[in-house]
Amino acid sequence: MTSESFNASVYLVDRQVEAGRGDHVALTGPAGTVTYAELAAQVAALATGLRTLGVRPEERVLLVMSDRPETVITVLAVMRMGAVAVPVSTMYTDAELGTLIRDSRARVVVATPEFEPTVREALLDAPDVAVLVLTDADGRPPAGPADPAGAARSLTAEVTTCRWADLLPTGPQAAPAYDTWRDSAALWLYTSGTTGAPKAAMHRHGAIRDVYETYGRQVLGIRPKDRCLSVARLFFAYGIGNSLFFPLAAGATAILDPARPTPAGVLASVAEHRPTLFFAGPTFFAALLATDAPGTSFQSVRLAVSAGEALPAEIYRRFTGRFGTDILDGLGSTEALHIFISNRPGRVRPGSSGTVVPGYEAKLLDDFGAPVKDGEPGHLYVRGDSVATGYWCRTATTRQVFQGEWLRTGDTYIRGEDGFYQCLGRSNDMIKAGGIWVSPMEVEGRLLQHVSVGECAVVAYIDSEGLEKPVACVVSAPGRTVDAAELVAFCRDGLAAFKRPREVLILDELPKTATGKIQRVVVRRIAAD
Ligand code: 3SK
Repeated sequence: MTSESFNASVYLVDRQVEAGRGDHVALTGPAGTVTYAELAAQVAALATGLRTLGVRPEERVLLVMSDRPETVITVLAVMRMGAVAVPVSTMYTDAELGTLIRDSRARVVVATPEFEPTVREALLDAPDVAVLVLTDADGRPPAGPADPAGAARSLTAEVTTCRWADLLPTGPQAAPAYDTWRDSAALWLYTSGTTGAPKAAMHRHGAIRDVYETYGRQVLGIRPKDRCLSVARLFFAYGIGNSLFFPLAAGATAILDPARPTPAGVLASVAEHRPTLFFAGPTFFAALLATDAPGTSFQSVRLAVSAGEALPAEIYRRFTGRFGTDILDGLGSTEALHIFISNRPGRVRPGSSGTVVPGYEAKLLDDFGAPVKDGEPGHLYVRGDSVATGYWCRTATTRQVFQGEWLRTGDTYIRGEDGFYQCLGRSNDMIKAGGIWVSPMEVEGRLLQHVSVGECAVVAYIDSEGLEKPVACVVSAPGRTVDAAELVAFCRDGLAAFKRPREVLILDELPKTATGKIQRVVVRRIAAD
């Protein structure tokens, strides 16, 4: 028995056209505007073009693409023809990218022109790839020999390259969608977690509808008149939900910008495109607070969302106080595909990740697997239909992380009696000072209450006796100077003495991952030096 016939691409696009929304704008932004009818036609055409190119259902197609309509069309076309879309970070070096391409065993790679040099280098070490598809640079064909007929040309002996636009057949050739099932593989997302080489979390077609039906519909209440703007890019789980799954499932509009997001660029985009939903992470909210943007800047936004890391209460208060826009902090993961614990519109608790999203269940267990009482810290596990089926070719890690129906998130949380969850940090970031657990989040929350602190990260430092001590790495707020001794005293005032940082290191910036998360492994190294 197979599962229900279901194709996420048909669900996201064709369903909107059938519902009479063909003329409604699906995608907009500096790289172009596309209606639902145009999107449906281009997705069907590209799906046919990919079949003609030799891509077969179940095969992976790897994307190295900036946020633009062609990227959304490619993801949807790959899913429509039953293949598996693998959008990967555009920040990888050629060596890192080569490793991922080899791991995925993709035969076709699609790229936007700004990444062509990196991709070409990566392909030298990725022997399974047969075809590189390139989108045009600002409407111009890719550099290289003219190819008026659109025929693929040879890149090396084994790899041919062709224009994305040449894969779109004109006329009525578009084939019907492949008969995928709800459980067919649709999307792989590479994640590094806190350590280790990236591994691909494998997601089903049905999971895309699941995240919309749970978080998208029941928490965000997204509707056709919404306009979504996400700082997180399409190649992240957070970004692909914000800019593709949720807006399209609701018949709303996604605002896509290929440029790397900066506070100035995003503020200009908000002013021009007037989003109603705005998605970012704590680091970006802090960066927006460091600008001189007027308090009216986010007037069009009915809800802002923060995820990626827990949002410190202080950043929440500063942002809502200055811009008057509420932020829903939530917890999601690549393995769960999107957010499964969240605050709710009109029911926000600053400093908390909120309550479990309908459709999910959560539990907190101690080191021995026994449930902890409310108010006590425990390792967070979650279950819900959107959870990935596992990691591609990583059996041992899959068995550790995907435990039956439960997903081990790797986070330590406390649940209050009222069902609100509070993040204490990643389970392996917790600090044991003088035999007592210290949450880096709690100390960071206190430090951020000081006017001179812009950003901070608290990590364990192992002293000469082999004991863990909290150390704070601090970046000053714009125009302020940090006094280390004053900050230690400030923490001693507001926290139990054992939690105070024993040392404060003042840095120009904190090391961050491509997603803007603080790289605690690197901060620990800085603190140890
Ligand atoms: O990166 C995260 O933590 C995240 C947040 C929300 C949705 C999805 C993800 C991966």
